[in-house]
Amino acid sequence: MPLTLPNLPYALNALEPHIDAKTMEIHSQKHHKAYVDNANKAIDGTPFANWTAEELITKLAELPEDKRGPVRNNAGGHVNHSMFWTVMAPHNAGGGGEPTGELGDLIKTAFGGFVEFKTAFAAAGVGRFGSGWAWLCWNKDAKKLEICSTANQDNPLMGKAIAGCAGVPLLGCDVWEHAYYLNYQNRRADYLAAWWNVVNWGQVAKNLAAAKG
Ligand code: MN3
Repeated sequence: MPLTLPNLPYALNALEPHIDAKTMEIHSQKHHKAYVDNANKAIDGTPFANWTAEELITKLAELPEDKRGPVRNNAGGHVNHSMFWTVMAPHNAGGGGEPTGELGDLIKTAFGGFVEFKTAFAAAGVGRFGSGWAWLCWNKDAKKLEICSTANQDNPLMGKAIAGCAGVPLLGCDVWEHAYYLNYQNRRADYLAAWWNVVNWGQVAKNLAAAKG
């Protein structure tokens, strides 16, 4: 089955004023759609046409060499954006605030506190040169939370050799200019500061539970 563009779980203007409707429209309906279309183009008629997007990006090494680049970029873009929409929510649907329960405790253990976590995560996003993502991941071996960043549409699921970091992503923030330029222009740090107002910690906690299995 071809990969499909998911519907946003809220209206295009639901994340305003932190993320404007026009940015959400172009980002979800044009940018994300292009990743889906181009990933489908790359896998159409191949033996891996039925793989899920997650399988495609975790098993890049099993693909023929000429498919690896297009799948890395486009299935990567599809996985990253599919998560991005779900880890955000308007305030009346759980956006913003602070993580509680086990997730809150693990953040305290790994980073010293929520404020320290936000500082480190924003530094990963601001420090990513060019385009890419900042991530909060679950390290299965060390059994702890970690922050990292990847270039372009790489995802920690691709593994350290490809993405530069590994782990199960629980929360991802898109720091490509297309994610913020209309509203924030060159002010990536301001976008990252505002982004906490829309983070859906309930979904991140669900992602943690799934990652821990
Ligand atoms: Mn994007």
